[in-house]
Amino acid sequence: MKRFFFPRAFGLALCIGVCLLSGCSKSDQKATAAKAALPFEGQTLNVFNWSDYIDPELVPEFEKRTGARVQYDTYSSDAELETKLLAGGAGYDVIFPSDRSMPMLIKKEFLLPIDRSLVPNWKHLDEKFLTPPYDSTSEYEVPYFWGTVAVGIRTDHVSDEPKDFNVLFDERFKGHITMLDDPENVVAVALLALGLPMNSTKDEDLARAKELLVKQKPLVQAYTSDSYKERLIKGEAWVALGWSGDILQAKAENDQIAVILPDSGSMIWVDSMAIPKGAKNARLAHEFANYMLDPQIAARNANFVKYATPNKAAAGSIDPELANDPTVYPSEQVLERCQWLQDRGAEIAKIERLWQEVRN
Ligand code: N2P
Repeated sequence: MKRFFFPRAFGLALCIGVCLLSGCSKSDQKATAAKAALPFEGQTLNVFNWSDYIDPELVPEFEKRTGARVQYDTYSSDAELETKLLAGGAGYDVIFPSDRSMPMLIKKEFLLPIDRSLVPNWKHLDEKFLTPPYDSTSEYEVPYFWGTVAVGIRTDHVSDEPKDFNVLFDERFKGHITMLDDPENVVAVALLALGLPMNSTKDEDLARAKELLVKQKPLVQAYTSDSYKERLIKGEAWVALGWSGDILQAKAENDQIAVILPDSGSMIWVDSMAIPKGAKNARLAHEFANYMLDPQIAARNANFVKYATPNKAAAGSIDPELANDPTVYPSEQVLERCQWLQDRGAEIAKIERLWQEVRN
């Protein structure tokens, strides 16, 4: 905290000092002081983040601290973000790509390198998040949250506590199942349910996954990456494939919801803040990243969104209920069984084709 405020206080004193020496008027002094106190006054930060992925109080607080205005838009899939970037970026200054989008974004040179001198709170990050395979020195990303893919259930309808993803294919829950609207995750889940490697691109494995997903289709109420939360809360959905924190957010509103992290393992992911090339306010984007890494801010954010923080210094301020919840911070044993979605290069087209065939 201290470190965050110190440079600003120092800058302010310097400006006032210079003004006094050069004989500025009182109102000039006031204007100079205000400018130094709110260094980004008049600028707009364009943020594009996943839905339900920030404590909403933190946005006006950032505006107050910096004088900048935040234009905040949301999306609910990597594909949505990628489409926007491929079409020219839509003027965003901060985006939140997941690990599986990063290789493509780096390869296509869509991102600006992060200037760490502008992100002093970087030092609070846990080193284990700073050497991802697609960017071994984390040149282009600032880790934000990590989590798993899990199943949300309504305990009033699903009484025998499920242990794996097979519950998503159970005919008893016909019409009350939702699946993420996300080809890579859904195909990976189908492969895992069949006991096959979740990153497989073998034709025979994908044919079996397709068969399972086509058979499941009449059971599915919706393919959605955001509305499953509300559907679970209202009791419309009884079994929902989703992201761990979103299901926990739903559980906080309705205690008939439980989070199932399959014993057999699941997908693990990390989302990062990144700055698209062509961002108009790159300096302000760095300021935002630094703000989100402030340990107190990071902890408040994690306590609100209920995802796991990669911020070591925030760990002590995480609500104990969350810090001890194995669906948020799974045990090492469970993590060993979780896997990352791999960058499968051009082979990914097979998964997309399969998805089109299932959905049409
Ligand atoms: C937040 C979704 C988390 C994104 N609503 C998973 N990458």
